[in-house]
Amino acid sequence: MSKHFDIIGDIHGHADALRRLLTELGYHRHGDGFRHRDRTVLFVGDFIDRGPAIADVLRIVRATIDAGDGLAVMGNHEFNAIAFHTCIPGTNNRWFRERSSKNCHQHKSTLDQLSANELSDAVAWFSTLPVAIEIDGVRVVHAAWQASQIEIIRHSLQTFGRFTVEFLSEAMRPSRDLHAAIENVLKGPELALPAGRHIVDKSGQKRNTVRVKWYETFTGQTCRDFHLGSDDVPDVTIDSADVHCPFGYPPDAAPVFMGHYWLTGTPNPLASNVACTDYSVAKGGKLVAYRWDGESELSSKKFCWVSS
Ligand SMILES: [Mn+2]
Repeated sequence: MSKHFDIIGDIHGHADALRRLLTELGYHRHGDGFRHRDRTVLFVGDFIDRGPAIADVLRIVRATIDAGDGLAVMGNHEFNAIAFHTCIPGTNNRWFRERSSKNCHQHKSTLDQLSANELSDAVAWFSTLPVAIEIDGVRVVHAAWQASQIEIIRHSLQTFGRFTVEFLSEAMRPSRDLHAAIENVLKGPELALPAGRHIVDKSGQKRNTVRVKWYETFTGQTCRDFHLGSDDVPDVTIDSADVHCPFGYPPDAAPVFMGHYWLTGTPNPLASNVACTDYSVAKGGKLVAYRWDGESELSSKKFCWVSS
């Protein structure tokens, strides 16, 4: 494969934006997928839920990958779908992801748009996706590159034979290291707000934890400074007793790309070797790519996008 990669952010069923972005990047149709003469596309996951053309997105992404023109990591929405559609052994009607009204609502557009066969085929494909990719000096992960956490997941995938019921039994128990590892890598580490403080997230839920800039150290930052995303976070001191995870990404480590954070505004690298390509296409924002050509210092000039 080439050393020229286009890293594309969370798509969430927006096939039209995906086709426009790939065309803008110089890719052309190749079967159901897209191909570029000398570039490879890297997808950060979160293909499903929310948008209007989920089956089309899966068809394009899978054909592009099958033809050797792309690679993808798993997003939290794909992991959730695996758990949502896997029955807990020994139970009649209980699933590894509880079918609560909140979880059904989050997954609704996928359930509405895909037939039963398409769904089971999609879930089987999700189970083949890696949680992290390192290739030719670049790293891709859905939410946070935390080497020790990625290693825990890789080890469990080997032990349990990928995303099997045995894997899910461990991963869905909050006391297990594997549970924390999945949370950290696919959803990103979160910081507890001081007692009595909360935010209201994009779906109107009250939360007492916030997503953070895991690639920075928290020393000297307030909760608002350290937050990554578009939530309105109180400007209060971080209590180090609330920090349960090592933070920071070495400035000399390989560049890492992620999605997940629903950023807004003009795309910019988050650090010299960290960039997010999720700019909220599913909320009227942009579908964003970063065009990477081997550079160790990322540049704002290398983002490319289409509006939703
Ligand atoms: Mn996500």
